[in-house]
Amino acid sequence: MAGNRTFTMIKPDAVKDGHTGSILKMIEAAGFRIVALKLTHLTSERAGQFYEVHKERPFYKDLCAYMSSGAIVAAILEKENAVADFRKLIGATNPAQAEEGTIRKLFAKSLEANAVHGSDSDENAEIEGNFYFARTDKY
Ligand code: DGI
Repeated sequence: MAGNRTFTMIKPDAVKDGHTGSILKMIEAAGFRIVALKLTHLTSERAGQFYEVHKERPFYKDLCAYMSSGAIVAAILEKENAVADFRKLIGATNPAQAEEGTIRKLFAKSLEANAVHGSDSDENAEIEGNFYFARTDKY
């Protein structure tokens, strides 16, 4: 059922500011079922692995430092058309361009501290979910 799943992280600022509950509520209200859920903390090295596709980008070092600066919440979500529907729910990468009512519009502080991650393909959803969760952790 890979096509029906996506992966998300609630990023450090949003967790620190106490938005975890509100964000999970929006996710469930939009019809996603939480299949796996974990509060955890990335080291800078693990953040580097997660964002390896961006390693040549100028913001890579800052991104790794930011993503390891505090607790994050990782989750696997299930819904028909999960990847595309979730990208719609979170809004544009840059919150200045995110539509009203999206999670990033409501909770992002900046381009970097943009509240949530959402996988950009079925293949990456599978890889990213496996980065955090063993098969036995998924329901
Ligand atoms: O898939 P997205 O998270 O929407 O966006 P992405 O895969 O292009 O980038 C991953 C994250 O890296 C993004 O959520 C925020 C950060 N980022 C992207 N572009 C920039 C950036 N951070 C900085 N500081 N500057 C950027 O240009």
